[in-house]
Amino acid sequence: MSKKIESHLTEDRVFKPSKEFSKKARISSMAQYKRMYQESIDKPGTFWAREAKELGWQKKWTKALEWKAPYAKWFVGGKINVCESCVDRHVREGRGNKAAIIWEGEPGENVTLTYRQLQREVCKFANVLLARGIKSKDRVLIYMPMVPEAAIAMLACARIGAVHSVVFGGFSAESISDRLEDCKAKAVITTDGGYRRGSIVPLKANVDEALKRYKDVETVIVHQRTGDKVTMKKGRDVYWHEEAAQVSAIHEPKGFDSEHPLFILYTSGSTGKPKGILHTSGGYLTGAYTTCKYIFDMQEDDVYWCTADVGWITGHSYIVYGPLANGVTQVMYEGAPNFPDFGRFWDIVEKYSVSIFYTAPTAIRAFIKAGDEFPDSRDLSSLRLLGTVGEPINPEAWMWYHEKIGGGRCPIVDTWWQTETGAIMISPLPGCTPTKPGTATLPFFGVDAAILDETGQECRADEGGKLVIRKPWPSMLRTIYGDKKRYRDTYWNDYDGMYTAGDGARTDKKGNFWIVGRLDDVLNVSGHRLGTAEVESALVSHKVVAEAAVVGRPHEIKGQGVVAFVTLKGNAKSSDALAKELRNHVGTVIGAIAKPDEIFFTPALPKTRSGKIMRRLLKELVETGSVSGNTTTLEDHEVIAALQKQVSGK
Ligand code: 7RM
Repeated sequence: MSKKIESHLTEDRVFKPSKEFSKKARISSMAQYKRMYQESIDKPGTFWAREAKELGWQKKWTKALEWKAPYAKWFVGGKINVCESCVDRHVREGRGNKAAIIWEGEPGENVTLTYRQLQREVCKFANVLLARGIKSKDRVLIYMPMVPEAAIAMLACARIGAVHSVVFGGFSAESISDRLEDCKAKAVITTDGGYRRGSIVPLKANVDEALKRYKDVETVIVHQRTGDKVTMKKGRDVYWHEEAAQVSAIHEPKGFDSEHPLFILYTSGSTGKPKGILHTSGGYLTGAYTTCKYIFDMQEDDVYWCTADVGWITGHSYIVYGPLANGVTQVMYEGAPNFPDFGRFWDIVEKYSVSIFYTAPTAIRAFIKAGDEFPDSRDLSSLRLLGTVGEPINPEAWMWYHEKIGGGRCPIVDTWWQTETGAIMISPLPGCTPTKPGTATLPFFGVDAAILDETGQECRADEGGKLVIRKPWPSMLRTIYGDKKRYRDTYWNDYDGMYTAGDGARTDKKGNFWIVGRLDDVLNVSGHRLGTAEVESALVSHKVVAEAAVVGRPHEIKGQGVVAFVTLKGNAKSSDALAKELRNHVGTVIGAIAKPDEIFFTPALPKTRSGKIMRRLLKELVETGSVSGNTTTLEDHEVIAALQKQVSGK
């Protein structure tokens, strides 16, 4: 039986950037991209040294790269202070009065921090950390909502060489204590609470709960966001504003080794305990900086907005480190996209004249479902560039994003990358790459991406296989914190000296990369290996379907049968006739082998808190009738409870 992943969807629409966009873009022709790409692969040291130099090092490196697979060291011997590079450098270069962060709270208030103000806040907080005995390489857990203080806390850690580990504010007390135990954190930075969809999330109370299990935290610093009363344990818990009032606003940033650890970010993976992905300083910052510069085409007068949370890698690389290293002005928003209604994002775009907007396909599908009246009634003409991340974007959502949000004029960068890769790996460059709905297109500079089959041979065009990266890149993870064996086993075991991403993919004849989904999710129907993304895209291309998730279920004859979970748009009604119509629709778009055996209509799909569909749970549900596996990363437990009834009752 063939182990190749098949691919059946074709997409012929091609969108090229307008002449006007290209003319002003940093990379304006494919010839320029190809020239630079070639150099980045042939002479990575030369290429990356030129980019890294722009970040302002305290001491130059002696060697750009030292590679002993699977361990890389970038800019060996160099010294840099990541915080200085993101903040002080801009004040020095004349951007002191430029807005760094324009923050809007969910209830509606807003605050602007210039680069000079940010510098002041960061220096004060660095002094607070030092006064509390936090030293270089100590781990500090950050559990905060989307407030500027979250970025300030991260930057202040970086400034003194402490290693931050941000835990998403939607996670439970148990997730906090698991992570505290794994990284042995000395301090926690949190807030009294945070606003989400009009109510208050009790963050400090969750920290208190977690600290009943993990007892080695010496300091808890509490920023007052809501003003709600919280329990403060004497000697351990202190208020941010009280501490900050007692320290100097001056702090000299010391340079740290390029390979000094910058942060640990936990990623749940599909099974087992969360992996602490470790990123270091010089290489990581170079990756975040360079991708922002070329992929988001960041320019001096842009207003950039990434809607992710700082608790995810996207928030680290594309809210904190990348944009600030570029000295850009950015919007930061605290709350939910649908508070008070689905017009909120578009109000923010209009109000602050956002020019670059970066969000996730799951959000786009939610907007489509909510109705066009929300974007239609706002002025979105300030936008010039759109981006997506997190999942394959189905062509329907791509087209809607292009037309409704981008007014047909904005290039879309579909960016493929991972917590582990630290920065974007595969993406169009907006001023030159011809885009097609559904593909992340071509590898970024320095990224030697390929699709391999089981034997390690490179797949031909349109043949599916495993996505690998064949050469080290500056922002790659350095290890799994405290678990070198797991690091090797998870990422470096499939092919000699190559990084395996765990995604199935194919390239088309033009070399564009199409991600077909996580390898654990690939279906095997009568020996045909199908990517979940394709079958889901086919379903979503039907006019009444808002969202779909597809999994395999054991089948006596076929090996696996296809089962689909479908969410309908606005007023569409589910029926047996519609299920039949959808099956036939998949048959027409892909072929008979991909037709679902069964379709469940559901008002919502189970997702992680960052919006990725949790197919693993659906698979368990159709196989066993219930879900007993790990559901700690699940966004909404009601969804699974309802589906359980539906599936077992059928
Ligand atoms: C940034 C982030 C990583 C996984 C990755 C893919 C999927 C992300 C895309 C995508 C298709 C994309 N980090 N993924 N971006 N699939 N097209 N543009 O999401 O560590 O949380 O997830 O997400 O499966 O391996 S992550």
